[in-house]
Amino acid sequence: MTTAVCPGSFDPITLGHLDIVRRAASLFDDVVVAVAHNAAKDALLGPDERVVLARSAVSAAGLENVRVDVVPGLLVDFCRSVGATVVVKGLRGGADYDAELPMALMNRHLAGVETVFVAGDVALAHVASSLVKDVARHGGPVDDLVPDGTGDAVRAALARRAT
Ligand code: COD
Repeated sequence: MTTAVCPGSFDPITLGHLDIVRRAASLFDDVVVAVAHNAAKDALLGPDERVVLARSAVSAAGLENVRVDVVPGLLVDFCRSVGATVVVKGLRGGADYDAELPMALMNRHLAGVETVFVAGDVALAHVASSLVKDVARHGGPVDDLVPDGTGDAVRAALARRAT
């Protein structure tokens, strides 16, 4: 049995993320969606809320071989703890590849963990958590870019931050 880890900030989970998780679930026996901290990003949602939203999206999608967990530290240590030898990352284009390759090489250097790159649905290539938050921050519509319930959570978090 091969366990694969699908890591990300998921701040918040989007339909683009879910597309990659679906593809990973069709390629591997067991998939762990790993909600991690990206030191380069200032997260809007806390890790627990990101996990709850990702669990709800995975459950609604009926992905029975997928679970969701939080990464407390290094991704490679998390991979070891769940017995995963593969990381799956989604690509929207060349910029994603440029950003992802150093991480893939570092994870291989640290622990021999290999990264499999999966091309995302081209119809979702414009979907990014950062843009979802930016559109929502300015009162624009985001509910067709994220799983059910996620738009409300983003709007609530933005309202909390504004007070
Ligand atoms: N279509 C296809 N793929 C997509 C789409 C889309 N519309 N949207 C996002 N993706 C892909 C991204 O390309 C990425 O592969 C993945 O989904 C996750 O994206 P994000 O933005 O949620 O997550 P990132 O890029 O911030 O995640 C970075 C990590 C949190 C994975 C990284 O910082 C990490 O591993 N942190 C843990 C600490 C660690 O081990 N650091 C050393 C890393 S070498």
